[in-house]
Amino acid sequence: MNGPAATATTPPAPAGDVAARATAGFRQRYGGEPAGRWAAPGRVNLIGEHTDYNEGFVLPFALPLRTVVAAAARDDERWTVWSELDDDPVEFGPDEADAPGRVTGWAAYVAGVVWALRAAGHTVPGARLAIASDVPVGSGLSSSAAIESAVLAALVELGGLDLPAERWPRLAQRAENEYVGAPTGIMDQSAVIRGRAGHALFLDCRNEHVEQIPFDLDAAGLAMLVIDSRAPHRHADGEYASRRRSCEEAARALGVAALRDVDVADLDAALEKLPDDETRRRVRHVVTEDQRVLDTVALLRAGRVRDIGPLLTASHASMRDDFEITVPEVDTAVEAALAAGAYGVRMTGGGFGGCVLALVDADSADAVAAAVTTAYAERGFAAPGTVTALPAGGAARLD
Ligand code: GAF
Repeated sequence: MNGPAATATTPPAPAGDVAARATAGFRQRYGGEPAGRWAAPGRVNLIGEHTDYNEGFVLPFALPLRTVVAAAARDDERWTVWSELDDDPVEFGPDEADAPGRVTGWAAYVAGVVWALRAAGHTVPGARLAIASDVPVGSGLSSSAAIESAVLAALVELGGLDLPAERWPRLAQRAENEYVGAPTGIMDQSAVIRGRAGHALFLDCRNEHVEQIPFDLDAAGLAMLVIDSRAPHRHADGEYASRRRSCEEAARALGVAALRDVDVADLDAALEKLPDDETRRRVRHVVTEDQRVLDTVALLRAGRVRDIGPLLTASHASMRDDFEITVPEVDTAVEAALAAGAYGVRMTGGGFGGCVLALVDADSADAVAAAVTTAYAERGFAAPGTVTALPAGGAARLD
């Protein structure tokens, strides 16, 4: 995703490279060989934004970019973690792991997983871990969920823990919510753990029911262009939390468990019961977005991939006008890609920057990327990153 983007098709580094970096890091820091290597991908969300914590629907897919953890158990109850992001390893024991917030920075995602496992009653093996990643940090591709999930996969297997993968997303989400302190929903960890190559993951966030929806871009002659807006994440955490609070207050005002319970057919009546315009806009986004996910799934089930374009673009308009989570760089990328012939374009992820997805004809991906780059240059924005991506598989042991 890095570097100036005259063309769209800079391929991600082969997974072998990142795995080799994790192994090399392990050997150099700890000596000896890791017992194994576990990988988890980044993700994008095809559609369904800010619906997960409203117990609604999402449709993300895992990316071919991966975080790899090379790890081995140790005899004592301590965890040493080295990451490419930092020269020095971080070491912590049960006291720090059991006190949310004690370990900070990137290592908090690792300590959070140890905390969540221990809080769920598991005996977590002490371990040495070395982490390398191709998932860019701060681009909204869920680098945090990728670390959590790769570490979780490693610790579950090293400790022989009785914990089926269906239960991993909730655990990794607890690590992020309660140890790291970010009030996110269940989407990212689900995509990263349960994603399947060639499919988008249709997830009902109320009951975690999953359906793998075939999403064969190649067969349709299409490509998904992922555009890194390079917008700095301004106040993203506070804004995310405030959107979540508004939604929860609105659900209380409407007397429903969550906004998912407001049917799109009853939206106008629901909006009349709300106290102010801003709350009405927030609710309208969530309720219509849930419906757009269902409509997208219906089109994909019918094999009509190209026809999802207008739903993607409508989702973006709703995020821009009603949920108010877009920024000028993101809106510029969306407008430029649409003007260059994309079928549908939307920001993906929590908002205030991050990436934009453009559904394009495979043979026009470079032209659309170039049009976005030109529009950025005209407005004086830092050049966007662009890459095409196909849905990849979720967290797994590599060898
Ligand atoms: C972030 C969060 F982590 C997700 O849970 C989700 O709410 C998303 O923003 C918005 O759809 O990625």
